[in-house]
Amino acid sequence: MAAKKKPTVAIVMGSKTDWPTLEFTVKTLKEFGIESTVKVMSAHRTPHEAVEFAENASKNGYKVIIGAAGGAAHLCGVLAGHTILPVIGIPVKGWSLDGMDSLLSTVQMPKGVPVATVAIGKAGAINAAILAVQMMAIADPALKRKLTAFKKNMAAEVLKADAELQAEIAG
Ligand code: RP5
Repeated sequence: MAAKKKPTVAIVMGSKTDWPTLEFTVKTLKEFGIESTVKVMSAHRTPHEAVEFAENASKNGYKVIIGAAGGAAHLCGVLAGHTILPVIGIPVKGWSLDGMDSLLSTVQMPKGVPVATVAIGKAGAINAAILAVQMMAIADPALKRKLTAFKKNMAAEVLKADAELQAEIAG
């Protein structure tokens, strides 16, 4: 049996309640053959663990960190402050304000400490995975080929949907 590949992406979410969103990130990474580590760590409830994880992430073989949190979403900023790895932030739709609170507290980082913030919720969860793949593909020709095939498939699906719609309209 082939040995399991070492995870290159770390996914850190503020609460287990974020998992229904983050499942899409793990699934999308798997589609590209990328293994990830998934952790629950909070900037507010377990600040020491979050900092320690970020500080050791590069040494532990991760190439990208994907963070996700809702509400006063400080997690991605804290992670980004303690690593030189790229940090992608997913604003999770929280219990109020439709995720606008999460979006603004993830995206509005001060200069010098970027968090590459994606869309709120499911689309962002999927895009975070794709963006991580794109970052890693810079130095990985096999991943580059997978991304090219992914884009081609996506375009083919849209063209097919358009052809179906045209046929429906024409009766
Ligand atoms: C954030 O608070 C978490 O990322 C989660 O989105 C939100 C609510 O957490 P729970 O109260 O459900 O644990 O830190």
